Amino acid sequence: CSAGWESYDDNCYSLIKTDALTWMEAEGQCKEWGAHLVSILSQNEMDFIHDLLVQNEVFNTGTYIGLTDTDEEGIWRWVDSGQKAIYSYWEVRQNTYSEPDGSFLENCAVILLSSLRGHRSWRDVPC
Ligand SMILES: [Ca+2]
Repeated sequence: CSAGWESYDDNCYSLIKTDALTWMEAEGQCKEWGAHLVSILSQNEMDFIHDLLVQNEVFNTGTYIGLTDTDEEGIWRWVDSGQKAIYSYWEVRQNTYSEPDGSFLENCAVILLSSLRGHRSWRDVPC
């Protein structure tokens, strides 16, 4: 991988801290680098990304991932491949209240980290 990028399982990852962007702006910035917002296809990959966020102390702020249901409400797809998400890590609260919960108002996904591994960390947000 290039400088500033970290490798995991044949892919390259970079955590970018910016001022507030829309999801589309963030994806556009990634494309300029020949990349996409991240897709996360397994728990192992999620664990790697969790560690990357912890190392960079990214708490209490959302980090966009490449997951959106803009094209078809309720059908979450990865932006790089267009594939439906099979693996997911949506937050669950009190067994009765789960993400994604924003319906048509929230069509893009972030990781919002607690310090605890095992705390499911994906939330849907406005794009
Ligand atoms: Ca939605």
